[in-house]
Amino acid sequence: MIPWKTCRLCIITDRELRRGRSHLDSAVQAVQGGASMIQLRDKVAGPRQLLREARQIAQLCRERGVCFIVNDRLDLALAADADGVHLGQDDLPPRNARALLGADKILGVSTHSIEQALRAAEQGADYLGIGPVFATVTKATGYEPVGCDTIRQLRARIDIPIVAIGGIRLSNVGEVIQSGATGVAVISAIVGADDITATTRAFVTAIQQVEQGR
Ligand code: 3NM
Repeated sequence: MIPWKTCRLCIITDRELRRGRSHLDSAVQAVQGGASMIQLRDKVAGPRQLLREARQIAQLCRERGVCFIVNDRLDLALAADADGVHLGQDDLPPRNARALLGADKILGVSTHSIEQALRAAEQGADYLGIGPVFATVTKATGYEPVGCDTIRQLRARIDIPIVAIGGIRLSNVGEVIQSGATGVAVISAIVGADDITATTRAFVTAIQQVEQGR
């Protein structure tokens, strides 16, 4: 089993920001740069197209020992034999998702407050997304930025991995990890970059520097 509980850097392959690259291209480049988790996120492509792409990314990730998660689509996560699924507050409730997924697949849940996070953990989430930590234009979340203080408070109350998301860049990733996040999930700063591999590497290095200083 891939050591996803210490996942430091999740790259989310986003349709809107891909600059001509396929989901697989972005995933290949992110894995080359040292990403520890890839999440496939596409709210537009049809299920057959997405399943094809999910299967290709699943194979890449298996070969490279990287965790692969599908956003929203539990059906596609299962059909592609991904490592797990990531659900939002309006998707299936964690308990129902768990019943369909089985015990061995990973269930991540997006949360936007301490209350939502505690509830998701109670209902069987394996890891929590918390965000947006900072302002982001990538997704209209409808929530105000939660800031690093929320990460600190959450870290004090739960043991499961916390993956911080929203507006995370090279300039603030250190502060986010210092606050107690297990890892970060990034879209625009990496998949929107000219060189995904080099940018991923720079994030990995920045995160390692904080860990070494702990
Ligand atoms: N979910 P970027 S913020 C997909 O708060 C997503 O749950 C969020 O993109 C949440 O790294 C977000 O470009 C967008 O800011 C993250």
